[in-house]
Amino acid sequence: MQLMEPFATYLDFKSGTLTPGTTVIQRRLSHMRGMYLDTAAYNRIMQEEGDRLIYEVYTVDLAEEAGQVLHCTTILYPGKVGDEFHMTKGHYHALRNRGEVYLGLEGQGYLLLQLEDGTVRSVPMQPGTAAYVPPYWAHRTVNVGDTPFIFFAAWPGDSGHDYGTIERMGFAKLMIERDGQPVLVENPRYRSG
Ligand code: S6P
Ligand code: ZN
Repeated sequence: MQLMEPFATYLDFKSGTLTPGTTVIQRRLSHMRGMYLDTAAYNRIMQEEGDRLIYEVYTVDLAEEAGQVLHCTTILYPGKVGDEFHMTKGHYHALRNRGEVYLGLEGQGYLLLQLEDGTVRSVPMQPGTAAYVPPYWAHRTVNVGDTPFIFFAAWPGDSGHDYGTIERMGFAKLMIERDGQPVLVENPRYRSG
């Protein structure tokens, strides 16, 4: 590993932007095709509103290698697709025994975690919540409020990301709105194994 100079980036707590020296990724509805349960609602939004921005990620530019501590902010915009709240794609770390820390900065959300046997846990997050993603758990966040849900994350540089497993199987549970409240329900489309 190359010896590096220390440096700092600036995190705007209100907006969630992290600058400079970061790469920004935008995830739109079309990037999540097939991930939301209500396909009719997905199609309606794409036709009537266009390709809605669901979330943005500001990642500090660092080599993805052992020894580094990667870090970023995520800004997850409020909204629903059908009854299902806006969420991130979700992933396992490619090296499964790598954990992660999330720190809630703004808004109201949930961290959903899942083991490969389909066991799901949920952790409510608000400003100040330091949520721990232990090794082996896939992780996805959900915005259950009506303002952006913003959090900071840090994880080992050699973790890598496995999106394919969640793209194929989904999460076993979904966070939907029922009678004005967020509730976790079984995902009828979840495929185990
Ligand atoms: C990275 C970490 C987060 C997510 C981000 C977007 O290991 O868990 O920074 O990348 O919240 O979610 P996703 O599932 O699209 O990567
Ligand atoms: Zn992660």
